[in-house]
Formats: sequence, structure tokens, C-alpha cells
Amino acid sequence: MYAQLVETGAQRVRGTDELEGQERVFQERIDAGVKIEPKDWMPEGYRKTLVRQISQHAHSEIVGQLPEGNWITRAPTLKRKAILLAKVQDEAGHGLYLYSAAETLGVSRDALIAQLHAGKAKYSSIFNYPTLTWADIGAIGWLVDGSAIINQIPLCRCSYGPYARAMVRVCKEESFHQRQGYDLLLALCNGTPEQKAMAQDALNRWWWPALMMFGPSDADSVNSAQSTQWGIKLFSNDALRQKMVDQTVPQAEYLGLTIPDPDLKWNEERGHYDFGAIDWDEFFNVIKGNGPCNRERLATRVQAYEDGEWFREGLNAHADKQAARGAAAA
Ligand code: BYC
Repeated sequence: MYAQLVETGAQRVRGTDELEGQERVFQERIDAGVKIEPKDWMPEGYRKTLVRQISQHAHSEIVGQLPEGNWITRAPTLKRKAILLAKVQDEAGHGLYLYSAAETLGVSRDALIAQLHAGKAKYSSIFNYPTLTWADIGAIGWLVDGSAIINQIPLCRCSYGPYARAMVRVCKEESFHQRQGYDLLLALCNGTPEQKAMAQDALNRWWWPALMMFGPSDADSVNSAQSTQWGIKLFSNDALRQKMVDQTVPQAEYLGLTIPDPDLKWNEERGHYDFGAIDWDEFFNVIKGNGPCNRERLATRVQAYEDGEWFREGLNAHADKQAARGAAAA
């Protein structure tokens, strides 16, 4: 049984032995690795946590199209353009599977989107940074999708069936995304000195925000203890962040790029890289809505939604007509 008195600096939850009635039966199922399905009984907190996390995840996929979509018309070759188009379309698909997974918990997609547009819902901090050069598209694939894979592979085994199943396909696609980003940077790093400098500049700007994607340190994570007990989180924020650093440093070396962290050093004893302090003020400032692009991102999403009104109306009118025909024929 892995879920005993789970505790972080910010949260302490009751272990299975301290629970009673339905809550205990539910926790025992989780401890035994049984998947929870939409019609099963679940504590209200479990449902709310999943709606929060899955909807934030869905919003991240949708808003996450913007920084890269910005470069589709400026991709340097037809091949790169086709790859980028496919990637951005994949992100839209991920958003749709995830909204569908959230809907199995009794909340509508419209309600979740309304929360996003009202500025009440979070989405990943990373998408509030600008994409200034073509190399940023490589850095996003390599570092952002790379971090996303590390965070999301364990989610394929999380306790909630619809979320776990949605993540399987998402992870397969993220793997292609990470690869295309690395390939793009490899081409730049093997190119002219100016192209290599552009790749280094992108790494300098994306490295720290990519590490922040994993969320606050374990000591400050308010949701980790409970999410771990419920089998939603299988590894802590800090453990996944460490994995990302350990995995990425040799990849940077292969590119011939320098990670912008003077404190980065292999620690023989720990068997991991030590790395410098993260600027948590910057992170909390971004998630409060004050990052470089928060306002622009939200305004773009709201505008896109309003521009699509005629299309939704058309679809609904068609659906109503079909339903009326069906009723008349019955
Ligand atoms: N950005 O207690 P904690 C992608 C919030 S999409 C913003 O550790 P939790 C991709 C957190 O929500 C990437 N907010 O929370 C797409 C909480 O606030 P609330 C998205 C963050 O939930 C397109 C508070 O801080 N991936 O990869 O246990 C193109 C305290 O945190 C962030 C997912 O959504 C952040 N970075 O852990 C390319 C994965 N970090 O809600 C790529 C699924 C924390 O209490 N999500 N916060 O008000 C998760 O695994 C977890 O929700 C997190 C946070 C690890 C992110």
C-alpha cells in the first residue's frame, strides 16, 4: 500500500487507515491500482481535483497553439511548415480529448472555456512567453514538449480511466513534437555561426521557464500530497524536474549548446545533476496573470472564439434540423 499519511510542507492528508466508509473503499481501490471510471462513486474532492487539472491541461494545449502558430507563415521551408502545421493541429486535438475527459466528470466544455476566457482558469505558465525567432520553435519542441512528455508519461497510469487513456495518444504525439524540435535545433547548430547563436539565445530564454512547467517545489506544492494519495500524481514536481535536467543536459552537449546555469554540475554522489535556484517570484507572477504575454494570449483566444460564433451557430442549426427530421420520421 503506497498511500499512507502523505505529507509535503504545504499539505498533509489522511492515510487509508484513517478513512471510513465509502471514502476508505475508494482509497483501497486506488491503492490496489484499480482504475476509477466516470460512473464509480468518488469523493467530491477527487472529482474537483481532476476537473481542475484536466481542464488546466486542456486549456494549456489550446493556448499552447498560439506561440507556435505565430510562426507557421514564416517557417523557412515547405517541409518545416508542414511539420509545424501538423504539430499545432495535434495540440488542438489534445485539447479536445482532454475537454472530453473532463466532461466525463459532469462539467461541460462550454463552462470550462468560459472560465478560461474570464481569466479564472489557469493554463501552463510556459505559454506566456513570446516566440521571438525561428529557433524558439525548436526550443519549444525540445524543452517544452520534452518536459510535457516527462510529466505526462506517468499520467498514462493515473487512477482516473478516461484521463489515463487520453494521455496514451497525447504522449505518442508529444514524442514526435519533441523530436521535431530537436531536429530543427540540430539543423541550426550545424548551420552558420548566426544560426547557432540563434539556437543558443532560444535555449537561454526557454530553459528556466521550461523547468517551471513542473510546478512549485515539493515543499510549496499545495495539491501534491492529496493528488499523490489519489494516484493522480505518481511522481513529485521536483522529481520530474530533476529527470528533465538529467535527460536534457547530454542533449544540449550534443547540440554544442550551453545551458544557462552556472551552478549546473554533475553530482557523482547523487547520480544527478545539481542545478541553480529557480526564480519562483517570476513563476508565481506569471501564473497570477502578469507574464510577458498573458493578456495577449487570452485576448487572442477570446477573439478566436468570438470569430467562430457563426460556425458554431451553423453546426447547432444543422444538428437541430437533423434532430427534428429524426423526430418526424419516428
Ligand atoms: N503553470 O500544488 P501544485 C503541453 C499551479 S501542455 C501554471 O504543484 P498540481 C504543451 C497549480 O495549478 C502542459 N500553473 O499543483 C501544449 C496550482 O494552482 P491551483 C500542461 C501551475 O496541480 C502545447 C498551483 O500552481 N501540462 O505540454 O498538483 C504545446 C500549485 O501547484 C503550474 C499539464 O497540465 C504551471 N507550470 O501540479 C506544447 C500536465 N504549475 O490549480 C506542449 C498535467 C503549477 O491550485 N498537470 N501550477 O489554483 C499536472 O501534472 C499538474 O497540474 C502540475 C501542477 C504539475 C502542472
